[in-house]
Amino acid sequence: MDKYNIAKDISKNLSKYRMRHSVGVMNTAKKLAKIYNCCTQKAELAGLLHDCGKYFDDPAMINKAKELGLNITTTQKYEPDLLHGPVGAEMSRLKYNNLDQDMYNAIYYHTTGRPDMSKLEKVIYVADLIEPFRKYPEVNEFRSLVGINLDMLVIKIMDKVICSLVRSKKYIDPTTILARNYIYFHMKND
Ligand code: DGI
Ligand code: FE
Ligand code: FE
Repeated sequence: MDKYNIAKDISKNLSKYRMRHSVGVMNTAKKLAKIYNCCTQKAELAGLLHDCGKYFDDPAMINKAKELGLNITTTQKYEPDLLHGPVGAEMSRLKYNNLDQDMYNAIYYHTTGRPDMSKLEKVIYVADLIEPFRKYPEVNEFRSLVGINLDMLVIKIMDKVICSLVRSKKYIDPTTILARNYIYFHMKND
């Protein structure tokens, strides 16, 4: 399926706001893919699809994850919105035949990241947080940093996400910490 048909398909479930964000991530992911040398087509599609599972309320999200046979972690049970990536990845895999493992992972892990992320996963992670409709104090600074080392950019954004979670007294998914530590460790040792 091409991006126009996928957009039409996912817009049946997603709000206008979520669709606008998804198209923003698609376009930003394409730009980042060009800059950081990764497949623009995969980046566009994974960007468009990354939030396609974000329309269930908490109990429905848990049920959907169970129905799809996904592994549910303790953190995800406590914070079911963290399942929208895994649920979206699985729904996309079942629906669209042009989804490879790297795109699947980029959708699956887009909220927390994970240790040893691929370039595409990093591109989607960054695009999600800097697309043109995102609004938070540091967003313009992050946009202006595009072009610097991709790991550096990811870690700056992850640090902001972690600080925001701490400030709002939220539970932090251990995967977010592991992702951050992995990049931190490998940057220092490169
Ligand atoms: O789906 P989006 O809103 O576009 O962005 P996202 O997939 O990054 O999800 C953002 C939400 O996920 C935001 O409300 C913060 C939350 N989140 C990200 N990491 C963690 C987290 N929430 C908890 N409790 N713990 C995390 O580690
Ligand atoms: Fe998301
Ligand atoms: Fe998103």
